[in-house]
Amino acid sequence: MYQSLLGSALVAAASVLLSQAARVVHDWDIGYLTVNRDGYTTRRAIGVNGQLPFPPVYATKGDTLVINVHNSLDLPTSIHAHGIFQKGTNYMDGAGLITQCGIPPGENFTYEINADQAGTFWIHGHYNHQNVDGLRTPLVIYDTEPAALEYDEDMLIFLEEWYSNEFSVRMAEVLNPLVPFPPPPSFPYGLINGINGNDTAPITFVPGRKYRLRVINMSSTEWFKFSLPGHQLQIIEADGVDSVPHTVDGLDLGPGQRYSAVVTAHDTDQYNYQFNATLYANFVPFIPGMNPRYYQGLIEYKTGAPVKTIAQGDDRQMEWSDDVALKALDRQPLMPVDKSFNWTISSKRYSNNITLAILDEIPFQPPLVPPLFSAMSMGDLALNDTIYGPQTRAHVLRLNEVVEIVIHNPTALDHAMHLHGHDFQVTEYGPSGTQVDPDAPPIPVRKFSEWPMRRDTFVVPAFHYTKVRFHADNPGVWMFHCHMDVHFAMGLALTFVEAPDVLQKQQIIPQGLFDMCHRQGIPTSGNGAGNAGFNLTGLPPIPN
Ligand SMILES: [Cu+2]
Repeated sequence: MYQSLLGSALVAAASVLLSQAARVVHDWDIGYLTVNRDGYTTRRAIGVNGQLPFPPVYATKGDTLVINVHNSLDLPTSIHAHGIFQKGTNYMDGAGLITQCGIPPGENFTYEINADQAGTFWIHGHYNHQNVDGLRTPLVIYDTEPAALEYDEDMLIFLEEWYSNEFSVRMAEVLNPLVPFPPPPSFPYGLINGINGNDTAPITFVPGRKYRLRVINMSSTEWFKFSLPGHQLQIIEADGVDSVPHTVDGLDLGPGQRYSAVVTAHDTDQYNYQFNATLYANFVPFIPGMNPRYYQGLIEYKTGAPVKTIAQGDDRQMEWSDDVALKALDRQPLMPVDKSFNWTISSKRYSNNITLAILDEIPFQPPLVPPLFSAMSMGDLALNDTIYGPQTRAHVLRLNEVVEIVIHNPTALDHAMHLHGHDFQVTEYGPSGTQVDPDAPPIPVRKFSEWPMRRDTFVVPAFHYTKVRFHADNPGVWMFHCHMDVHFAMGLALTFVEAPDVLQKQQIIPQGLFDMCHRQGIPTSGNGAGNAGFNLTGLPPIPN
């Protein structure tokens, strides 16, 4: 891609963009299929056009991505382009029961997504956690301008964990009042490029060439480390944001996170090498062979060449990707804060004996009216947090405010937080609460350097706080949630309602989105309960 662009280097970037802008059209029939992805279990999963994995989506900056979805499931569905800002098209964000009602079974809907950003993204189901059961694929948007480092070829490495049963089965156990919380952990297998991590096709390197590896963690719970011993990785992108090139030994990715790293192949094809992908979770018991799970594949310079095994050494001595060590390539300075939120992640056993998770006072639950429809229909009252219903955890923002979020996580669980429609400046990590292990080294405070890196999914490790800032420059209703689907389903989420006054003047929700609500009996106007004013009668009770 990069090379072909060099050929047109004399043409101004703008005209390249205009002349090449295309409509990239895909037809997706989303349905069930029976697959064995990990080599151990045959189970029902969710795929596209009878395939799992189904093909990644590729576009070029400036293109319009058109995905014609047909829903062959027996439940509603929706898809979300993770990391895409959807400026002016909040209604295409696909957040189920937030910006749209799901596409009913048997029906069609066309997503039109402006590929205004370049980088590494993914598209996944955003209704009923269908992503966990397979509805997820990479989205690569090529830039029309050269990257911070030259490279010859693009390569995609997408990582997933895969469970032996469906998400709904595991979630029913989590929410079962008769099962002690937490239920026994599950130990998923790791998939690389859609298949069992040990069966992955070799990565082919040609001596002297430079490769941009786009690595995506599409998991719903677990982390991945990725490295190529004997080769260094120069990070140039995280979550669709270009960074000043930064050399590391390996990439460490929480659920939803992505990196691009440039790797220079050795000058000779005398040896082949191994790459490592380690699936792990710090909050699940360490059991040899189950957590972590180690996967290895071949970096093939020449078929049949001897494999040069390089001992990776102590994991803790290696330099892994780290937000605060990165610098945004556009050198955006730290933004001054207009409004601050301070939230502490916790969980509570409620009177119904169900344990739910809390980001902001009470567990999140969607209201009766998807909040985008409330924001569009409630006039000036849309500026009032309370009209969306208490479980929506709606926070109304004014246009162009800079919002700081401090998330405290005094628990032994890690979390990966994602905000739709934006990226964050990641500004600080530090200690929170008291670590379980009294001998654990103290957690240091770590701050960004000159130009804080931005990304759309950040990690709040166990017993840490993380501080981030974002610019409320995108009128719409945007979910902020843990990207670990069990936590999300337990209520670890909230919504930002950004400049609803501007949104009402700027955007018109397509009729098809109203129709699909009405056919499911979901109201599309009024407050969170579908009523006028502040009358929220009809909303389900808040857990006690
Ligand atoms: Cu979480």
